[in-house]
Amino acid sequence: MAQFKDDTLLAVQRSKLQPPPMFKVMLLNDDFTPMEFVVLVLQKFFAMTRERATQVMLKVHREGIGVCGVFPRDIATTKVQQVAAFARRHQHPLQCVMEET
Ligand code: TYC
Repeated sequence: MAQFKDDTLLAVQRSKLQPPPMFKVMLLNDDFTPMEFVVLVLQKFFAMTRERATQVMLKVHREGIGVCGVFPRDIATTKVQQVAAFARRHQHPLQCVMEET
């Protein structure tokens, strides 16, 4: 309750809204996509510095999968589609997937 000078009482209305669901966008390792191309993808579509992009690429290369970012559904969907289209255009098998956090 909030009490004002004139003794008005107002019940504090707690938000009934849930935060939007969030999605991890992840790259999968493969044996064919060049490392340099993956670094370029991470810079171009995930706004990473070259240093950060190289770290993430190497993590995916060593561990098989790695997170590029966490986004609301629409943005995550767009990133996955952009990476797929870019990889296809350059004839690389790079796979990008999303998963709810
Ligand atoms: N494993 C690839 C290579 O050795 C590099 C690579 C890294 C591919 C990350 C995909 O998501 C990937 N050329």
